Amino acid sequence: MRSAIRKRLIELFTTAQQDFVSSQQICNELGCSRTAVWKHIEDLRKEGYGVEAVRRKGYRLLHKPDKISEDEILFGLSTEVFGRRIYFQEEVTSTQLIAHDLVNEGVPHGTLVVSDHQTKGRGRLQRVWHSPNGTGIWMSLIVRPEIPLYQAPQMTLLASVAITEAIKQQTGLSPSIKWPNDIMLNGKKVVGILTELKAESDQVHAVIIGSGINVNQTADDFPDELKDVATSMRIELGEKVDRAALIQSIMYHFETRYDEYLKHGFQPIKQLWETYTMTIGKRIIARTVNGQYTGKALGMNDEGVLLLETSDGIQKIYSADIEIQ
Ligand code: BT5
Repeated sequence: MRSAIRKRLIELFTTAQQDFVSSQQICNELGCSRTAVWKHIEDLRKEGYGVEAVRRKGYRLLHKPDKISEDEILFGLSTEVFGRRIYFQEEVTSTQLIAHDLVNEGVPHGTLVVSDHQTKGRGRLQRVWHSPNGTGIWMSLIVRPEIPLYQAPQMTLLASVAITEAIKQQTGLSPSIKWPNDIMLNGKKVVGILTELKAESDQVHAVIIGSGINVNQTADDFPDELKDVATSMRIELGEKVDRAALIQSIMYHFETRYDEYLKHGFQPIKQLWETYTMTIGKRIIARTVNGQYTGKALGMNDEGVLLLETSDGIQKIYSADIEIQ
């Protein structure tokens, strides 16, 4: 199907929500005959769209396929800027690598890179991020805040608040944030966030916020070494989740919190983060590149640094793997 017609048809159905759109209206909008409309509908069905046809009423969209390509994300997206420009590829090495190249090319603030499958998905410290085909959300958002370098870790915290809010809204699940970059469901990791920077002297040029979100994997989809530590929304909920709708919701919450951050600073984000976190007040072990610290997590300072009360006094933790005791 020609992509402009396909786009317009999906747009018509999306605007109508679950209502019928008459054949005549579709003919008028697409500028083609009833027979041609019927053929386009057949093509949509072959692509996995559920379309009901009722005589004298027309057609209505029952469900979309679980796809996250550009069209599926754009239709229904309610943001001004975030996710308005999308780079989608079915398979990539890592969306982070593509985002770095795009930053160098000068793409605008709010650009989103998404893929169905990563062959070299990465976590922090070059760890592997398991990114199987067609089940999760593997994406990198490019933002260009005018902030000094030391405030950049706040972007990870802002991202974790926005993603937590979107998961709550779309699934009714109650995830909790584990400092600094994990979102957990029932003690297992459902989201990992990787924030990387392009900066010069003390000024940030771009922040690339990569999120790996386990959406529709079954337990068997995880390799043995992750089975005890990782989960997906489908496993916790017992049903599949619409990935495109979740991306739209994440973009909406991201943009809302980002605007708030620009207007009112980090405090409102910090307060929200504190309501969603599982880390504060707990005894934890923090494994950093400089060594291991044990103590009580007192809170987070205004730069997003974790304050740990150890037997030797208060220790500032900038980045670590956290084990909650
Ligand atoms: C992270 O690192 O949690 C950040 C992950 C970011 C992934 C996204 S996907 C889109 C974008 N493109 C990329 O290439 N990356 C970003 P870290 O805190 O270092 O955690 C990594 C550890 O999580 C691994 O060593 C595993 O133990 C575990 N892990 C790997 N894959 C997982 C998965 N799918 N679900 C849960 N845990 C996983």
